[in-house]
Amino acid sequence: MVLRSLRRPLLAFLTALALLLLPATPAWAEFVLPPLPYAAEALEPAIDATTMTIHHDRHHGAYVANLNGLIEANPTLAKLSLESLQGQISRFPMAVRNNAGGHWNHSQFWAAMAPVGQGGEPSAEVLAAVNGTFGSMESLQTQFNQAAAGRFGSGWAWLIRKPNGSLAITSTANQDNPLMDLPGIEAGSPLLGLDVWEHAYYLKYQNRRPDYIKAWWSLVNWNEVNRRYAALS
Ligand code: MN3
Repeated sequence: MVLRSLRRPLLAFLTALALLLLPATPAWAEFVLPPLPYAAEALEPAIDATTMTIHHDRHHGAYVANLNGLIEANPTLAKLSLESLQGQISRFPMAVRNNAGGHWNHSQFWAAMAPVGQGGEPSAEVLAAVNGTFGSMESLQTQFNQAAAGRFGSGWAWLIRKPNGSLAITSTANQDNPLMDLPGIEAGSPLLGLDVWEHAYYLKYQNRRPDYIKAWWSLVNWNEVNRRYAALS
C-alpha cells in the first residue's frame, strides 16, 4: 500500500526531472552541416585527406555555426530553405550573405565530386548543351579553367544554366554564388562550382592553383551534374 501510494508522485517527479535535464529545443529549424558523401581520403591524390577534413569540418562547419548564430537577430532565416535564401540574400546583412553563401556553396561542392572513376559521364542532354554553347567539352574546360585561375583572391568558378536555357561560365568573389539576387552577379542555376579559396588547395598545391584546378576535373561527379541539369529542364 505504501509503495502504491508513492508510485504516482515518484513518476511525476521523474518526469519533471527528465524535462528539466533535456536540452532546450530551439523554436526554429537550424541549418545542418551535411556529412561528406565519401571518406575524407577518397579524393586522393587530387585532394588530400587533411585538406578535405579541415575544409569540411572547420571551414564549412564554421559557416553553418555562424549562420545558426544569426537566426536570432534575423528570424526570417528560420522560415527559408537554404536555397531560397540565396535568391533573396539582398534583404540580409553581409554576415548572412557570407555564411549562407558559404553553406550553400560548400554543400553543392562536396556533392559535385566523386572518387576518380566513380563520377560517371555527362548525359546526352548535358553534352548537347555543352556543345551548343562552347563547341566542345574541351573548350568548356579551357574557359572554366581561365575563370577559376583568374578569380583574384578568394571565390568560386561556376558552370551555370542561364534563365534563357543556355550555359555560361562565370565566377563570383568570396562566398557569393549565381543564385544570389545581387548586382554584378551573372544569374543562373549552378551545374558545377569550384572552390578556389586557398583553403581548398594550399596544403598540397601552395600557390599552384592551376594544378589544383586541373586535378579537380578528374573528380567531377557528372552523375550529379546530369541530375542538376535534368531537374531544371
Ligand atoms: Mn571553401
